[in-house]
Amino acid sequence: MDIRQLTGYYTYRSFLNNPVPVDDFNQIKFAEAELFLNVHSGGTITGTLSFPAQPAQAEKLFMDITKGSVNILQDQFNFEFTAQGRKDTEIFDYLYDYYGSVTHTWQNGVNQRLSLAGTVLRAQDHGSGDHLAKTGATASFIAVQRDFVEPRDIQEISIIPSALQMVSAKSHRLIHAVWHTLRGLIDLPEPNSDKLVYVWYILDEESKNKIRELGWYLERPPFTKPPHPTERGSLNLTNGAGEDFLFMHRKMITMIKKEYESKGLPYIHSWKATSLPLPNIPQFVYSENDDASNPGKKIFEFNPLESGNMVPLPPFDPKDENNNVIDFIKSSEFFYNIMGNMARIFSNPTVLGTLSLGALGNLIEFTIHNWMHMRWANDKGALLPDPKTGELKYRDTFDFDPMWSDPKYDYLGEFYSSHVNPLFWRLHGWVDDRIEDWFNAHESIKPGEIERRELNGVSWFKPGKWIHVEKPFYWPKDMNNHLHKMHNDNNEQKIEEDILKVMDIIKAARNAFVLPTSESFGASISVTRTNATLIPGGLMNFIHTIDIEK
Ligand SMILES: [Cu+2]
Repeated sequence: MDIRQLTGYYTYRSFLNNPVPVDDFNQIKFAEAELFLNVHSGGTITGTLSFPAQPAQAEKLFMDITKGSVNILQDQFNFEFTAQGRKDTEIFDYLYDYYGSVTHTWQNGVNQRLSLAGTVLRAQDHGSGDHLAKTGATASFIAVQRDFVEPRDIQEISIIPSALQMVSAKSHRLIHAVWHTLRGLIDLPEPNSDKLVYVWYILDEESKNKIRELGWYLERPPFTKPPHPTERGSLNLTNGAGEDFLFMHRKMITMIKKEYESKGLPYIHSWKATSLPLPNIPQFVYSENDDASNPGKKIFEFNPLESGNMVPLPPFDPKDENNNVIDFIKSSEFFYNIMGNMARIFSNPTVLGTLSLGALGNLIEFTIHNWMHMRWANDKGALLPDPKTGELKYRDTFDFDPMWSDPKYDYLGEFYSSHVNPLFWRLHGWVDDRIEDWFNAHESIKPGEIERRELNGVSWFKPGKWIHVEKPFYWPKDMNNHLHKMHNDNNEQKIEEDILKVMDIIKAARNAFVLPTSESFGASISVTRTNATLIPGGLMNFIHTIDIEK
């Protein structure tokens, strides 16, 4: 076990140490609360204990955890911490010490849940008069870890039903998947499943022509062709591939936004310009407000706009190299040293004023955008029960079974599902906002140099010095009309059939691909995968690394 697995929400219950049997457990109830722990890699614990214990309550009372730490002694995880009532609230004088350990995991246990057991000490008096609680009192506690709450399960954050129906439909999933798949990498079949190759560069001319007929030809690959199939190409900052990326996603945002507007509802907020959600934030954020009925006192109210951004835990499998990458991307170290800085660079007018729109899009897509997907992806969310066997499984790249159209399949880490997750729209809102930063940066250097235009229902820019593409590619033109009548079955079926044909071409090319013999010898610089089944979606799309062409 990794100590960081202790991070999360728990239902905490404490009991009076009364040796007399009782008919009703309420007679020995000391307290029930929601425990939130953040366990850092060094073993420090931060977090809160809050009342009432029910999640997502409109208002809560908080105790803050201080002096918390975990230590491991002969495989036994012991922890201690102090919790203190928040100042200017009803429980400001609460002060308790906790000491406990992680309970035993049975080898043959079924549906076991991580739980903590220990003892608590009241470290100072609180209350007064009849409500005086004397220092020194002790009780025993058990805290049972809860499941990670997916953003879609927080009512205020979830995508509205009509928009969810639209984006979780098979046709929409296929559009998003094929669009990205053609631009990215794919794993080879056994025994080379640890090797990744660019989809576009394993297709022969005939296949590409068929794809052109189906309307999905990739005019501008984001990467140059690598010298050897399993090596990485360089990011192409001049061909306008990044304009396609930005345009396609702005098109998607425009569509879903319209759905919200038609219902008179406010659209999903983007993540803030320069500060992405910080590490160690809870899934449920409470904001401090003045207590109207109690001058000088504070209350803490649920703030849905700031909630839902907790980073889900990594899979903790040190054997899989890609999981190590994911582990790193999810860490605070990564955020503070790399990702946060990158977010500021892409919001900086001095930088943006030097870039073409295509360069900006391509740089964002294969750095911070991919990292955002992987950082906030919940590995467990990639698993869905097979309707036939009930067994949990990952989606294979070419598995388009109806089970994967379940709106619950909203795993942020792959193209068939990511856009069904509410966070997708927050993170792509962030990406999209950079386009406006870019425009403003150029506007302040040379006003009027970049001209706006309306293009296929999207607010866009005229080709010129900084924009190279006349018609950015999003999806085949004739699909546009179909999409507006998404629920017309014939149209939807045609979209699906065409995309499935493209997918079949890709699958055939991948299965027929033969590695040049030189590949079987010596070193390869490709990203390797030691266990293909551990990464859902097969394509591993969101963790490319980049090199820029000279
Ligand atoms: Cu996308």
